[in-house]
Amino acid sequence: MSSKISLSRYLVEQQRVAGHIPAELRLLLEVVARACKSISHAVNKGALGGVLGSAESENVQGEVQKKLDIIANEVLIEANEWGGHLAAMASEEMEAIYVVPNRYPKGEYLLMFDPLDGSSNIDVNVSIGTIFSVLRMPEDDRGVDEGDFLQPGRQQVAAGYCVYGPQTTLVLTVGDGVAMFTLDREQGSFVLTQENVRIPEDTREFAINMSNMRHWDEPVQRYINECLQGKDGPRGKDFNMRWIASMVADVHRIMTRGGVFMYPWDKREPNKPGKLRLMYEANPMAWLIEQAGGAATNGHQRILDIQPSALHERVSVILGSKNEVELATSYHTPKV
Ligand code: P6P
Repeated sequence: MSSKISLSRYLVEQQRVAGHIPAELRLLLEVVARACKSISHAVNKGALGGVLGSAESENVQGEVQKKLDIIANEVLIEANEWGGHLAAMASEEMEAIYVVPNRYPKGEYLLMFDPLDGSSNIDVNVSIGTIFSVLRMPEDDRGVDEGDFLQPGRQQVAAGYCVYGPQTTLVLTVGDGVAMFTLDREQGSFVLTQENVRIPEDTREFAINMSNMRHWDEPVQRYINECLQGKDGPRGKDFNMRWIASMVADVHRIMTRGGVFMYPWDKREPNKPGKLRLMYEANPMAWLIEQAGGAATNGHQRILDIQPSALHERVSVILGSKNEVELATSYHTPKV
């Protein structure tokens, strides 16, 4: 008998054996995984599928939408709206929340997603991905509205991403550590390839868009300059740099071998706290990183403790190997 453990079996065991998740959440996660398989298939077609290039439209962030951004968003909405697990969904690609239509039963969960993160990489065949986060509906008998989504990241009941790269890999937590599943295209199913993922607490690798260096605040300038000084500088070791400009791909590298990822506030748009979105990028990634033994802050506080005030709000992000995140964060906090 094959020793392969499918995502379905892993989730059943999380439900039955570990008692970590109820059946409704297990079924929701199975639907999300199936949607990611469909997105992976569309991404893999590339030019052959006529899915590259711009959709000639902008999203709520004012960013030009790629055709695949819209396709991925539609796949996730259509896959999840009828199952009875959700009350509503929210997406980077939609300004307002999507309340499950009355023709379908409503469930107790809220699903948020960036359907295709890193889409500037689509046309140049570099890894991209889907990021998702699941919250429980607040217990009250009124209808669902945007305010129900505005819960701190520590309230998440599931979070994950699917990276569409040389392999299609789903990375998931339900609060019992992090597991990785690789898509077996012959079987058409996600197979468990790593569980209890642990991020090394130290690293020699940082990920940041260096072209923005002159715009950073002083603490970030200090941290990166010290890394650049290498073994002759205050850090006493040389560092490597990576920047894929696809958060899912940069985070997956960190989940796999450690590192620190930074997208800090900068003075190009001083009224924005950062570029990345809190609800469906930073929060799910922060929970995954913490569940794997890493840390995630906005330079001042734990990302998962931030009380959201708007669905599409942005946040500064420092995440990855615990000791590096703590050091970079300490440079932001004035010594008392
Ligand atoms: P920049 C992709 O657009 C994204 O939201 C993240 O996936 C990525 O880390 C970041 O923006 C890249 O931003 O400014 O380097 O293009």
